[in-house]
Amino acid sequence: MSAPITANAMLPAVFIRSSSTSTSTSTSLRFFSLSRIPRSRSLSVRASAQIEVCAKASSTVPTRLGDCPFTQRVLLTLEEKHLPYDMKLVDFANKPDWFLKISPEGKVPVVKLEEKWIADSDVIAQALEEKYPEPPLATPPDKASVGSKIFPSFIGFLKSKDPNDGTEQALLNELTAFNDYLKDNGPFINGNVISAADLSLGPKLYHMEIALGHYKNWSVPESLPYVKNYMKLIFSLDSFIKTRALPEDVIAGWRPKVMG
Ligand SMILES: N[C@@H](CCC(=O)N[C@@H](CS)C(=O)NCC(=O)O)C(=O)O
Repeated sequence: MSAPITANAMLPAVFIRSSSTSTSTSTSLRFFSLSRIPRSRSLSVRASAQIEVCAKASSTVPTRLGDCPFTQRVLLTLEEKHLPYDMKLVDFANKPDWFLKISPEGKVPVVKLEEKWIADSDVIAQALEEKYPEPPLATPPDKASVGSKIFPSFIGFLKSKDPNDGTEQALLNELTAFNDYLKDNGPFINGNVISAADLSLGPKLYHMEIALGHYKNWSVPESLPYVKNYMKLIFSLDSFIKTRALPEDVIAGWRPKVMG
């Protein structure tokens, strides 16, 4: 079959669709980068992935990955650790019973690791770091919460119906603090090396850029060049391009919050 998403000719990606054994309402995709398969190892050995990821399916193109920044964080972690995985796309408009058994709250991401399903991107990222320590992605504890207030501030501003309620300023304050941090410590949160904190924040900034651009005609001001550069850097990673959501899914995903 042809590859449904790959945006980088240097890093060809393939999906091998295996017929799902569990349900007809899910799509199972085997997802790995050809360039990362060592020549000495056979495709069949490499393709016997043990790791499974349940992810939200796109609401606009159902065979594609949907819009969940927490799932993208997990996929980025797998990609940056060069780990093959099977991805099961879940139709959020009609969550199948097999998925609700795995994830009783109906949430993604959930990841099968050593025959056990694990929920929550924080827990999953930690478990992957422990089981697959190379390359190391752990963020030093004193830097782990850098930028962590940006996402809730973005949601506050996105939901706001009053332009004078201070939510835009609250977001600008968080972004300004992050800009100052990057100026002294960047280009990544942990200096020259990418780490778990970047893989968590990057997808959230991607949602911020698309959702605020669409619903508020807002973008990160030019006065915050380090943040702008950071976003460019993260968004252009091969792993990010391979795992990002479609902009139209991001827009559709936030609509209930904007309207509600
Ligand atoms: N704290 C969780 C949050 C996961 C989460 O909220 N996932 C959303 C999608 S982005 C979800 O599955 N929501 C259930 C729904 O929308 O029905 C994590 O970090 O994994």
